[in-house]
Order: sequence, then structure tokens, then C-alpha cells
Amino acid sequence: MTRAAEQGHPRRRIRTAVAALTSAALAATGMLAFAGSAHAADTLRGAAEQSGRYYGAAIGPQLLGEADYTSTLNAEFNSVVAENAMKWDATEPNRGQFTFGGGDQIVAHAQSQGMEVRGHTLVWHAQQPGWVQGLGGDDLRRAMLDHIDGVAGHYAGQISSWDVVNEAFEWDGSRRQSNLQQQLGDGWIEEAFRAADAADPAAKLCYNDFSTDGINAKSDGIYRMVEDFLARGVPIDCVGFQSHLGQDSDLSTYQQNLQRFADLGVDVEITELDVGGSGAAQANVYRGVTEACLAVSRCTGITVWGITDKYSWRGDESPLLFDANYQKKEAYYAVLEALNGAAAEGPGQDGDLSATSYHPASWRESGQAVS
Ligand code: G2I
Repeated sequence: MTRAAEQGHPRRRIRTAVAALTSAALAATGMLAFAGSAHAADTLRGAAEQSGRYYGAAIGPQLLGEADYTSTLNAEFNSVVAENAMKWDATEPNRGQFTFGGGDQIVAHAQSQGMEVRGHTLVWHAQQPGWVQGLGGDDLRRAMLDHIDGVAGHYAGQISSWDVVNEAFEWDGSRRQSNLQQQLGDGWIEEAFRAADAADPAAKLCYNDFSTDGINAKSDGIYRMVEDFLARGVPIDCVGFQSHLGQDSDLSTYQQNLQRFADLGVDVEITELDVGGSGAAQANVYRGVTEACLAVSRCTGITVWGITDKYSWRGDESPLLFDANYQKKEAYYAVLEALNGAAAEGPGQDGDLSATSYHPASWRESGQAVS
């Protein structure tokens, strides 16, 4: 497969340098434990760092004042992503007027703690400000490109990887019929990646989606797009697999799916992991996802979609690693053990279940899922 890197794409060299600097910074602060260390780490970030990976959480700047929230974040995670604060509605509520307060708070906190920052998300059909929704044709194109330039430009050099485009595919592998698709045509995703490439030469550029947690029609469609982008030198560096799962989710092709994208020549990241359920069943799905990532050398890290069940978007399903009182759950210990290499043989998953992803009813209500 032809890769942009092999065509001498200039941004690849810069990104490699940024990654090396990040590793050097972690090592210099004593936070990087090396693979093969005899000592099991006792935090998620410490355990993930043993294999050079990050373990991240989605956070809200408004919660950083809560002592338990911030102390858990600082102790356990070495990467963050804004759950909402860097989206289009939050960063450009009026055309051309950018508001970076919440995102800046997150970046400042992360930098004070030696954490990486993922960027989420530059272009998405949801959480668009009202003024975008009425635009057509070239006006929408101009707005999209200006938005990418404004936001990715503002954070240039501070973001490890951007979710440039979020959730642009349907279940059957076709393009989602969003306003972006209908007004701009098939080329809009490519245009967005090229604009992000120009605005932030250091960040890795990801395509991010849900229900792609196995080999299925949707992940097939995204695979074909990535293959095409790489063949034509469109700048793409990574694919994000959201992994909003349930305790009955089928992980039988999860690792294989990550691996096939990695084999194309992109990094893969678990970007929004949460698992509805409880106890051992929930813990086993978390373990399976962790082991799958560890088994794929280009799986660079895992982000959970929140710290505590107290503030999860799926709060009634208790899908995270810390309960509402910030106590570590069984799932936490399963992840820690897996990151420490206790099950280095690779992922295994029992069961013969049909669902590949969990689709809360609220997605349908909010227009996020379409079937
Ligand atoms: O829906 C789960 C995630 C699916 N993938 C993309 C993610 O960006 C998405 O995150 C969720 C946030 O976790 C929610 O917190 O995106 C939702 C919006 O589609 C977020 O919910 C929104 C509420 O719907 C709004 O009413 C609220 O104003 O959060 C906003 C900010 O608190």
C-alpha cells in the first residue's frame, strides 16, 4: 500500500519529532516505565506507559474544580480529550467569533500534568452551531474550512491527534446524508483533512466513528476510504474506534479489525470507550478491548469517555471505571491487570453474540444514530 509517508509527506517528519519529544518529556519526569519492567504499575497511566501507550479520559473543564475528579484524573490518566469543549458549537458559536475558554482550560491542565491532549472534533454533523445548519454549498464549504483553520490553528502544536471528521458513515458503509455530505458532496472529508493538515502540521489526523468495533459493513466503508486516502496522498494518520459498548458486546473481530487498519499504514486509537453493565461481565469487555489494543503495535492508546459514572453521558448504565463515589470498579482492575501484561498472549473473548456495539436510545433521540 502506498502511504503518504512513503511519498515524503513533510508533515510526517514533524509528527515523529513531536512524538519523540513527548516520550522524552515523559521519561525525563520519571513517568515512563519501560517494557519488561518487573514491577507492575499501580495506575492506568503508569501501566500504559510501560508499552509507550497513553490511557486517557474525556473531561469537562467545568468539573476540574471538583477535588476528587481532578485528583483521579491526575493520578490515573496521561491523556485527555474535551468531551464537548472543542466542538463546533462550543468554539465558534457565531461565525468567525471563536471562544476557546473551555478548551484552553483543558490544555493548560493537561500540560501542567504532563498529559497529551486529543482534539475532538473539528467537523461533525451534530453539535453544529445554529448558524451552520442553514448554510448551503460554497458558503458551508468556506465555513467548514475557516472553522478548521481557526480551531486547529489555535491549538497547533499542542494536540497529539485530532478527530478531524466524526461519524460520517452509515451502518451500511455508505456516507451519512448529513448537511455536509448533501451540500459539499463526497469530497468534503478529504477537504477537511487537507485543511487540518495545513492548520496543524504536528497533530496526527484521525477519522473517528462508532459501531466500527469489528469487521462489519460500516468499518469496511471506512477502510476503503482510508485505503483511497493513503493511495492518493490525502493526509490521514489514524482511525479512532469509539467503542461505546455493552457487557454483551461481541469482540470476536475487534483485534482483527484494528489490525487491518494498522496494516494499511495508519495508527489506530480507542477513542471513546465505555461499557454499559457491571461486575465481571463489564470487566471482561474492558479487558478484551485493552488486550486487543496491546496486541496491535500501532494501537497507540485508549481513551475512556469520562472518569466517573457520576458524569457519564450514559450515567444510568454505569459504564466507566470509577463509580459515582470515585471508587475503583472491577473493570478498573481488569484494565490495570491487562495493561500490566498479565494476559500478554493477546485477546480472547467468549461468547457468540451478535451485537458489535451498544446503541443507547438517546443516540437515536439526539440524531446520532440512524437505525
Ligand atoms: O454521544 C456520545 C459521543 C458519541 N461520539 C461523539 C462524542 O462527541 C459524543 O459525546 C457526547 C457527549 O458525551 C455528551 O455530553 O456528545 C453529546 C452531544 O451529542 C454530548 O451531549 C451534550 C448534550 O446533548 C447537550 O444537551 C449539552 O448541552 O452535551 C452538551 C454539553 O453539556
